[in-house]
Amino acid sequence: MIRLISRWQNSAGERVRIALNLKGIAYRYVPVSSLEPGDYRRLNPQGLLPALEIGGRIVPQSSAILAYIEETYPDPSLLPNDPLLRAEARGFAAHIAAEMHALTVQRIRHFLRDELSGGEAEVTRWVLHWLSLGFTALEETLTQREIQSPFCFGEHPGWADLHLIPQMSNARRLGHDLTPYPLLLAVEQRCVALEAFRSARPEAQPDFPKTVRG
Ligand SMILES: N[C@@H](CCC(=O)N[C@@H](CS)C(=O)NCC(=O)O)C(=O)O
Repeated sequence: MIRLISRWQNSAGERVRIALNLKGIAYRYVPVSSLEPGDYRRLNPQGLLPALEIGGRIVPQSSAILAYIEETYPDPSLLPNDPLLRAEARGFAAHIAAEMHALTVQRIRHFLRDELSGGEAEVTRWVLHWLSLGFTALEETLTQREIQSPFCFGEHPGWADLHLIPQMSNARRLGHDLTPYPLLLAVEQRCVALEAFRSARPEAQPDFPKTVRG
């Protein structure tokens, strides 16, 4: 069985959990905290979460994992049939992964704070700047769609949606107001009603800390 090494609060891992759930692929969730210290970096020299382990081999990076899943389990597809729409869905997702998440993730915030001596206000300004630019572009993209649909790029949730939902949770946690993005909020409302998204949430993971659980 394939193993997903992740952590409850690992939004790139949440993308993969949603994809596996949407496709109905059985997998074993391995919290990184269950590994011996140092073992994860030996398995995945990049050291970032998540990684997919298949037959003892490791695939790092959620984008590569998602592509592998889509290629090896094509049904149901996470991408639209039309090649142009498919490219648009990938472009939407790449904006989240590369232009929003990558610039605001914890290790970047900590580097700004600890290595560049950014104060709390500067770090918050950095984060909110990139999130605001990103979400504004995503909302505009949905506004401009030729055909409006319940999910980002169609009648079913897919590639774009599974990137969007964890990023919206991140944004809330980081203090970004999402009310200016009604179309994104509407997509989120539809997604979170689905079991594939619910069971991928941080609080549904076995390593979700009891103290946070309350
Ligand atoms: N581009 C990577 C991003 C991975 C990433 O930044 N993961 C963060 C958490 S979302 C991480 O591993 N942080 C260190 C940790 O959680 O220990 C991907 O898409 O997989």
